Amino acid sequence: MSSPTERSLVLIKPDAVRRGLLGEILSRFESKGLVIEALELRTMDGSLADAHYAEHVDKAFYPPLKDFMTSGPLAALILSGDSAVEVVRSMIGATDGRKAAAGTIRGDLALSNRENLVHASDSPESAERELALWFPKF
Ligand code: FUP
Repeated sequence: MSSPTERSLVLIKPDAVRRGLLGEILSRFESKGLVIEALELRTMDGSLADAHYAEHVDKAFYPPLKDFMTSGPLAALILSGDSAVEVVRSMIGATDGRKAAAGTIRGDLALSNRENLVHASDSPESAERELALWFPKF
């Protein structure tokens, strides 16, 4: 039985753009059958970082995370498809690239707990909140 089409907010982070991995990461999502509904290269400013990471702003790791996320252009995407939120999360792997399983984007391409290439909404509720922040017109 298939689930209804969902949308996820995905960020291909500044480390991926700097490392020339944008094409490879987009290709994995396209090959899976997910649909790119929107795609924009933009640089996150401090206030968007604070809103996007509202649950993390008081944590010790947040200041360097904010510096990293605002350090250069990233690709913001809306990906859609059957169970897109869960499917994209399983494709990106665990947060820490050193521990993420081989075969996942972070597991294959990242070696850091901070510079881990991709953000993706972790629930349909988070997706709604994040899509409103990044793509208010959609
Ligand atoms: P994830 O949902 O996998 O992106 O992970 P979290 O929401 O837990 O964390 C958000 C981002 O904070 C991570 F992508 C990287 C960063 N982070 C750190 O820099 N240090 C940590 O110890 C944990 C997370």
